[in-house]
Amino acid sequence: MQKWIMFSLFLIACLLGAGVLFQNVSLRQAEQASQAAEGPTLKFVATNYQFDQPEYTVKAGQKVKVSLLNKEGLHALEIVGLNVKLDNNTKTADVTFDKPGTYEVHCVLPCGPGHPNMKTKLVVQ
Ligand SMILES: [Cu+2]
Repeated sequence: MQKWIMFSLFLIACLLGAGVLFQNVSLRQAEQASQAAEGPTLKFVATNYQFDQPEYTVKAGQKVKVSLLNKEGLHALEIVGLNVKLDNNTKTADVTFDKPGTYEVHCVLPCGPGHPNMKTKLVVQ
């Protein structure tokens, strides 16, 4: 008799586990689908005192969702010459980059000793 109870509990646990697993998978799929629908993104991840890539690339003429993530410290960025500024209050902006070229991106918030060197590049192709 007790074996049956144990077996039933085991079965229920398995079903619950499988349910959670499938729910996660479908959530992830929905997330990916919505990301694909949103179009191209340009994500700057900032730490003390650098951005996560030495160079970023976008295509000209496309609407791009630009975002700043402060992973460490507090930083703000400016894409020089394009009037794009992001900080902790305005973390994202939809930007259409019209003119191909290489633009300097730098931190515009005095964030510490490494601040003057906190620069990266954006290449619009
Ligand atoms: Cu800074």
